[in-house]
Amino acid sequence: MGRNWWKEAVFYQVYPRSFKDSRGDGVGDIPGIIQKIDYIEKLGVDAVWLNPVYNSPQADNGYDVRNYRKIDPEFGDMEDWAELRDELHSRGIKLVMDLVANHTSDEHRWFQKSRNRDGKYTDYYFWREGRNTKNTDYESSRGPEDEVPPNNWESFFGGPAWSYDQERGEWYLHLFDPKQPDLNWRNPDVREEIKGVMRFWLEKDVDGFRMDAINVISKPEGLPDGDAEEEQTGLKHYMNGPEVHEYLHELSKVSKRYGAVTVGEMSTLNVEQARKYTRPDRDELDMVFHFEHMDIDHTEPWWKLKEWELSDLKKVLGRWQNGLEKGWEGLYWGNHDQPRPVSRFGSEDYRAESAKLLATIQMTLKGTPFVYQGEEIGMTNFPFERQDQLRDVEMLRKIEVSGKSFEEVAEAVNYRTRDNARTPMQWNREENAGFTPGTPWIEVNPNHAEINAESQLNDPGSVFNHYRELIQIRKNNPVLIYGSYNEISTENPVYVYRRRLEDAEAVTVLNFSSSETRQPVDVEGFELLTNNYSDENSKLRPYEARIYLKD
Ligand code: ISL
Repeated sequence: MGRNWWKEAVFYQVYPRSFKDSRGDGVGDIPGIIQKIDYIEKLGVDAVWLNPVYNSPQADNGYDVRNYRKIDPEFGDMEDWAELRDELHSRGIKLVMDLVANHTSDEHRWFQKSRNRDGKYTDYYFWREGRNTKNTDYESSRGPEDEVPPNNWESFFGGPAWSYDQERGEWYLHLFDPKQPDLNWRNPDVREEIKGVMRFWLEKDVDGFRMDAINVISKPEGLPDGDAEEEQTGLKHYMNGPEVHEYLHELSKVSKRYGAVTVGEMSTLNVEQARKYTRPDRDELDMVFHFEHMDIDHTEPWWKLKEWELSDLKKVLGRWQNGLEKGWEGLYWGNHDQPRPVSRFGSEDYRAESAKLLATIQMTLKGTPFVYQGEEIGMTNFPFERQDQLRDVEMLRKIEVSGKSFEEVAEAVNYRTRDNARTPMQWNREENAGFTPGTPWIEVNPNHAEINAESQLNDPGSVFNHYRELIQIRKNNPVLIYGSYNEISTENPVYVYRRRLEDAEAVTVLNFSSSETRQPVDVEGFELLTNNYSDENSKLRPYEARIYLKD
């Protein structure tokens, strides 16, 4: 297994809008992040992944880019950004930017120019005539009366993946929001533009990119209809599409020249596909984020709840641990698109214990851990009671498309909405959790009096300090990074696995339940490196998580 800095690193994900507001306008910003670098450094992470801070109308919180080479005034300016980079670098912390390359904003200059049927930009996006028939069973949207969209693809956020543009008199493809038109990667000029964007940031010394929705960039010729039975019609045509590997190989030539790391975000990806994307000799991506563990509580329709099973979780994690071979994955429990891990995979009744248990898994599996802001203090989901508390364009559109009232879907909204992850970082017990002196763009979780960074920093038993300890344990023990993986007990509610590297052996023992249970494996000759209780016990206590080591 080849060794690399990014395999040994722990990443921290900062969602700027919700991290720290320095100006009092209720929106987090780059100077706010700078104020909190000591905190990030204290946690002991090696790199920061910053969600998009580019100039954007913010239809999807920055994932709709108007100008890739400018910082959005909401977040600051290029000088602020350079200061952030320098402050991080001076502490040995790398900076990874978000590359949103599947689509731009409809306010991007390229799209504006593409509205013209002639000239260089005309094929930068997917423009098509509508179908002049009413004999189809899919919904028409915002087009001329006698037209339906060019094909039956559905968008990720619900509804058709096409909108009609009055000015050009044609339809354009958008796999996400109508304000996020898909770039036409078949056009070599588009690929050159994206490489130009990469070079622009690499010249500014960024250390890599997290590549947004990067496995949907390749659409098949002819944009064929999907099967109406598919969960998201059309998905199979553009997910891991025909040219995606070539395109990524092209991009990797740019990042490799600068020694930058690349992480591909890929919903709908199995381990065989991931192996191909990340096999070092193919030069496509360094690692991927897959969604298979995020899918274990996924069901259709989305407003139904589904309890996840520990056996499914173990199966997924194990499959990836063993199946990637020479490839690599990013390990995450949550991010800005997912509910809070404690509320989902842990237990709010055993909040601190289960937050520490999830951290233990993340720091002892093979892969690069990505900690999303707030996880290190065990932040929980937000109790949404009304639709007007929601901000996320995805959930708002899904509710609209479902035709249901908020009350009818409230339980699922609370469980699933991306806004759970986007409520402000809880810094202290004061008003607005110390996030802003103004009115926050989204409500602060009322539990900030109890759950906040300030109260945890000096408490040796806090979730924060357990993360710190685990991060150091990982760094001090290459077996946790490069070792082989074997599950050694499949007995629910316990999850036990062993990592092995040369003479070193580490065993992680986890109790995924709120009752005491037997410790099922023999650990004679092992040292207990850490657990998430203040003492030792023969039985495993609720959500107890232990790491044993022999070397
Ligand atoms: O968020 C999801 C489910 O709730 C995913 O389907 C998500 O849309 C997909 O993983 C792509 O996500 C990324 O691109 C989106 C953006 O809204 C997300 O925030 C981003 O992480 C469009 O740019």
